Amino acid sequence: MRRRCIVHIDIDAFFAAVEVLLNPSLEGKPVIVGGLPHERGVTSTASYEARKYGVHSGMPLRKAYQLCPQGIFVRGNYQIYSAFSKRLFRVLHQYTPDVEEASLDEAYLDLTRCRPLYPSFSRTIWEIKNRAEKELGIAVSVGVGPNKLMAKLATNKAKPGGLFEVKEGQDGEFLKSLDISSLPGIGPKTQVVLRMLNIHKIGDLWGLPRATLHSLFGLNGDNLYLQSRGMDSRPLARAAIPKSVSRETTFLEDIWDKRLLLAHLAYLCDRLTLPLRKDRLYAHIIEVKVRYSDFKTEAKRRLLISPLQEMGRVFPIAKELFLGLFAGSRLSLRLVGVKASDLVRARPLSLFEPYSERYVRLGQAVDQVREKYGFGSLLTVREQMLGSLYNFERDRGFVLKTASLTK
Ligand code: TTP
Ligand code: MG
Repeated sequence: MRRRCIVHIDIDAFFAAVEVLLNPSLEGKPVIVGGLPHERGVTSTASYEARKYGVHSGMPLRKAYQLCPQGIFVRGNYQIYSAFSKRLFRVLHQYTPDVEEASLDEAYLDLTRCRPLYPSFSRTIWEIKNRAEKELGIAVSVGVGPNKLMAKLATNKAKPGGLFEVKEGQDGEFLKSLDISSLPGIGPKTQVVLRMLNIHKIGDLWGLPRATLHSLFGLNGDNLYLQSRGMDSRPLARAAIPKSVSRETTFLEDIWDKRLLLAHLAYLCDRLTLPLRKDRLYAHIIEVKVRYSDFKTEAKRRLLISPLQEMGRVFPIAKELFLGLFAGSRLSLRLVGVKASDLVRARPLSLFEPYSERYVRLGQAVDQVREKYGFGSLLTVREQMLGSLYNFERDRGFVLKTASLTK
């Protein structure tokens, strides 16, 4: 069987690193995140400088203070960390749809299938690391191996700030000298038993037959047997991708005015693409549906080679489909709808059309403003026509020229 290629990436001292980035005067200092020294509760994390004093995640704040009284204690801000987390995942999803967002600062990528796409594989791994660091302004560590277990162990070896690949044929050599506590299947109790048997390194475990491990630890023992040999067949756990996303409006009164119908369509496209961008989904199929005043319903769809999620690209397609249906109709419409389907998690870099990065950033900025101030805070000129119908709060809204959104 072909050796899988799993990449694991993990931000170094995540919460603490964000705090340093936001307040550069903390650079090089022992930063402890989670609360103030006198408060109850435990530390979330500590900078590598603070770790030298023995401070680590999940330690009571008072204890951390005893170990490192000169530490700089900060409460932390989850919302900000979460924004950084999203930025990391956005970069990773550009390399493959096979991404498992394992925790806020950690992900697995399965590059087995797309490896042939990249002429120099190791350069690509470095590029992923560099791009993530550039995007975040924080160091990340990267591990590469034939499965999730090995990739994560490789990351631990690479920390802080490095990249380590376990190459084919080197699995045993790599595992042999690691401490048994680095295996996820070994908790504190198991460790005590194994150390009593004078087993300290993963290589020491190889001497125990599977049956012995099973009789000592049950099913967990079987797991240990496999893990100690670097075997792990777990697939990547990926968030489910919806089949389709759609938005439609049934009008209070049938409409015949083409301009007004296109304004509705623009609004629906805008509403449709917002969750796509939020969930980092790209659509291969755009479909428009109309229902005439006599209830006859028709739809037209377009299959796209390069999937998309941007309002400014979806609307012109939807408009063309719509006009193909509606042009020449003598009947007015009672409903118009738009649907995105055949959704994928990423638009592979190699298939990128020449497309303005500035434009993508404009879209992101619009989404952010709307998230904060409400959808109606930014409207295209077209959507403005609908102001009274959709009850937008237009008074405090800015108006975006359609041209800037649809170019
Ligand atoms: P980790 O990746 O485990 O730790 P880290 O990023 O701080 O340090 P490193 O990876 O370099 O060893 O966890 C990521 C973040 O999750 C961490 O910054 C804070 C948070 N966290 C907690 O809040 N409580 C915990 O017990 C742990 C382990 C992490
Ligand atoms: Mg981390």
